[in-house]
Amino acid sequence: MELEQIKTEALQAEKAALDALAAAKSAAEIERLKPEILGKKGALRQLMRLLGQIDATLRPTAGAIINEAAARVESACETRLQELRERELEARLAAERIDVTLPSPSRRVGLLHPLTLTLREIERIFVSMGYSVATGPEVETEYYNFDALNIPPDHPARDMHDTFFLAPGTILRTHTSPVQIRYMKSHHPPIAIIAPGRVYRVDDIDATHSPVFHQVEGLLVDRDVSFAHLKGTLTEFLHAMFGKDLATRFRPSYFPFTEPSAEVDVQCFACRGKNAECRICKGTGWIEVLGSGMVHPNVLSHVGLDPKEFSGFAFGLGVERFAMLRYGITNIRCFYENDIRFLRQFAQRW
Ligand code: 2U9
Repeated sequence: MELEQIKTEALQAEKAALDALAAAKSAAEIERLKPEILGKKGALRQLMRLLGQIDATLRPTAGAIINEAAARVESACETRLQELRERELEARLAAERIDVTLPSPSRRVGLLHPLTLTLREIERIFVSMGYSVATGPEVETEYYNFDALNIPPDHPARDMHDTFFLAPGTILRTHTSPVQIRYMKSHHPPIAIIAPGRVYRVDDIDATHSPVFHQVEGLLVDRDVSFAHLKGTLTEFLHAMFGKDLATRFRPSYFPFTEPSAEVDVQCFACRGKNAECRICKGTGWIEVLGSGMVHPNVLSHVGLDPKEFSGFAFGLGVERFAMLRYGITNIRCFYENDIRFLRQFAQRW
C-alpha cells in the first residue's frame, strides 16, 4: 500500500461524504448519514484499518491524512446539520405564522333585554324626580296583597281565577302594591318610591296577556299632596317617556285602593290622531298607559297614617305594555322566548 493511494482514497471518501452531506435535504437525513460516513463501517474508518499494510515510517503521515479528512467531514457534518436545522425552523415559523393584525371574528356579546331597557328608562325618569326604588317579596300574604289595600274578601280580584294560591293565606303577588304597604310601615312620610317587579295573575296567554308580567307602581305620600301633584308628575313622566309635545288625558276610573281614581292616556305618538287606521291607537288617537289615583284613606289608616294629616297619590303601569309600545312589538310572548334573533335587535349593551 502506497501513501499516495491512501491519500487518494481518503480524498475520495471525503468527497463522497461531503457530496452526500450537500445532497441531504433534512437534519434527520444527516443524523442518519452520520454513522454511515463517520462510523466503524464508514469509508474513512475502513481506510484506517489498512494502515497496517503501509510502511511503518509512513504510517503517522498516512494516519494524519485520514484523521484530517475525517475531521473535515465531521466539521462539514456539523455545519450542514446546523444549516438544515435553521432552515427547518424558519420554514416552521413561516408556516405557523399568525397575523395578529387580522380582524378577529365577531364575538357574541350579551345584550340587555328590552324589558330591562324599558324598566331602566322608567326608573331613570322617576329617580331624576327624586323617587327611590323599592322592592319586596314575590310570595306574599293575602293581607299585604289585598286586605291592606282596601280589597275586601269578596272582591272579584281575589277570585281563585285571578290569584295563584300557594297555601291558605299565601299567594304569588298580583301587583307590587304590597311593596308600598311594607315601605309605609317602615318609613315615615315624605315618601316617594317606585316599586318595579314581577307579578302573577291567573290568565290565559294571548298576544297581550301573560300570567307572569312586570309592573312599576309608584307612591308619593306627604302632607297636602293633591290630585294636581299626581297630574303634574305623571304628565312629566309621560312626556319624558313618549315625547315632550304629546297631550295627556285623565279619565275617571275605579280602583279599590285609590279615590278618586283615573286612567291616563297619552296622545298617539305614531299618528297623533290623524290616522283612522293606526295600528297603535286603533284610530282613537289615544293610548291608555297608566292607572292612578289618590291613595284611599282606608289604605293610609291600615299602615298607621292619619288620612286627615297625610295624603298621597299612586299609580301603576305594565312594563311589557310600555316596551311593546316603545319598540312596536305586537306579541308579548317575544319577551319570554329568549330567541336570540329577537333579543339582538335591541343593540344596547348597558
Ligand atoms: C298603594 C296604594 C295605591 C297603585 C295603582 C293602578 C292604579 C293601576 C295597573 C296598571 C296596569 C296594573 O300592571 S297593570 O295591569 N295599575 O291601574 N295601580 S293605582 O295604587 C296603589 C299602590 C300602592 C299603597
